[in-house]
Amino acid sequence: MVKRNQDMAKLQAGYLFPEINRRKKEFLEKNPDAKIISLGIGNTTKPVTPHIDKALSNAAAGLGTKKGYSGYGNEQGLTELREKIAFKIYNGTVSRDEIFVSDGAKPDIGRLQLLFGNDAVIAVQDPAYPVYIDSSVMYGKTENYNEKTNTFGSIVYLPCTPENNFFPDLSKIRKVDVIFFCSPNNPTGAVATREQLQQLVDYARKNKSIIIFDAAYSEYIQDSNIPKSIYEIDGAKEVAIEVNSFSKSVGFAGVRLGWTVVPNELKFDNGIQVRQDWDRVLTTLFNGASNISQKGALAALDNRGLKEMEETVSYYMENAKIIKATLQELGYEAYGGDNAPYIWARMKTTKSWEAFDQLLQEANIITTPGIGFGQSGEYFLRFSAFGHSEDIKEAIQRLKVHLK
Ligand code: PL4
Repeated sequence: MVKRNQDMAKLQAGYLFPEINRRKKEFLEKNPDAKIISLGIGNTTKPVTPHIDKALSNAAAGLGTKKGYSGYGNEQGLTELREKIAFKIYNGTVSRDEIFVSDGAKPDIGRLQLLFGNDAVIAVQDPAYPVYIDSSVMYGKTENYNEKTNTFGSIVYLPCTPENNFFPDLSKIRKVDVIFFCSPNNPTGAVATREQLQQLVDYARKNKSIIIFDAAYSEYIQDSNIPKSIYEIDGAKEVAIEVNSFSKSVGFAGVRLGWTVVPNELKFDNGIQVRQDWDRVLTTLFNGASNISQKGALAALDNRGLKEMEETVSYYMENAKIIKATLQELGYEAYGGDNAPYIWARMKTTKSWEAFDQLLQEANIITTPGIGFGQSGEYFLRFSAFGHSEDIKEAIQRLKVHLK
């Protein structure tokens, strides 16, 4: 028999989202007539808008013709799409060659781990999207306290709670190699200000760290003073990689398309460009994003597509607004929801899995328990705004009855 990868054995529990689905399934087996409303997993529900959908259909139909057929493409993505992302999303502040089109932010977060050695110390916000920690553990990082070395392994938690305005005191953080930072944040819905992001970049420059900036929800930012990209911050190109996605902005969660920016200025301590290694990782382990998805993304970034993107975002943000207002009316502390599609609510003295089960049993509403995102998430629930508006309205009526 083959020995199990011991890094897999170190993972603390099952992945959060399948566990939520497992509990939902178990509940439905016992209550087959229940009409469940999901405010749980951040999964898009609104159909792809017409202009973007047409581009996808045309690309798919074209594959059945000699003229429209294409096989493998460049691993880095269509040149035209890289260029369009550079200009439409980054106003030309990053170049086409620094953009790598992918099959989504999550797969890129996993692959990025290959850039760093096993001894790299990782910092994550607490609470955080679980992929940062779980992928770090899979790649050999340790979470547990080590009595022999008196260290807490190679993962450093940065509590981000209402008490510190969801931003860590970086002056108290020891030197780390890689910092995962997500704004707009999943799960708290908090956004980092320009000043806070400048502090983060300054920390990384001083400590020679690399920031992996997850901007998957950047299109949800409504406040024009909040940066949508880390590259709006002075010095960021020397220290930051940015991952982004079309999943939430145009509903490509199932279509699959994202990108990662690795600036030319970003180097390892031996002077080698990080970009060079990233290119090597992709050309070896990835065969390029779907040609159909890339045609859809090209349409999403032209004028009509960008307008449709705005409509999609507004639709979910309207949901976010009413969920947050309802929770606050009911006397709950609720955060986020203004520049992000998530609302982070403190369930007073009820622990998060208990609050999750209570809402499922009594109101038939699925949420995400805060503890699933880290210790600082205990006593919180995350409410996702990615539902049909009629379901959100129904959910709100149920919350008013059951969440007192
Ligand atoms: C459920 C901060 C959702 N099975 O779709 P991608 O791969 O381009 O982006 C995934 C992603 C990346 N970064 C952040 C995210 O929040 C997400 C998606 N997160 C959620 O409910 O937290 C979907 C989760 C999915 C998963 O595991 O990602």
